[in-house]
Amino acid sequence: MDKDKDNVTDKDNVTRIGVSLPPNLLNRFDEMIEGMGYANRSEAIRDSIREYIRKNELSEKKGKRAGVVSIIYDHDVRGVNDILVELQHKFHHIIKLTTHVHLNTHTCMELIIVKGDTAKIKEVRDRLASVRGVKHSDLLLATVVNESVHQVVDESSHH
Ligand code: NI
Repeated sequence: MDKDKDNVTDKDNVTRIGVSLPPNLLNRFDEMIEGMGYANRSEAIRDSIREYIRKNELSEKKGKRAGVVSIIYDHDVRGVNDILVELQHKFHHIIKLTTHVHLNTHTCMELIIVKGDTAKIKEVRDRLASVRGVKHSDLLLATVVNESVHQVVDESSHH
């Protein structure tokens, strides 16, 4: 990969980059990190990049995962409950548990615990997210599922 011309590597083994941002986005970021106690932007940006990588690298790899799909939806939208139930039955091999919370008189939240092939998990999330009435969805891939007991024991011994 070609390095950007404005990247400068110094003696501390860090690379400095220049980033163009709209002022609103930067202001919001600064407000947020100040409230979180960051002394400077650089550390907050480093943490943000680490979090971004952590969140996305699991889903780009193949294999089995466990995780949680969350959806928030408006149950007044005609047929939404039936469609969501039907979809979840279709993916019953992947879906282990669904928790339904009535957030207010119109809005429902479901936390759906899933385990299985990463591509299938993403398909479950995408199908649920695209249902009319679903206003928000998220996918947290929390754990790499190892089928081998020995591997699980090996991994835990490192912590
Ligand atoms: Ni409800």
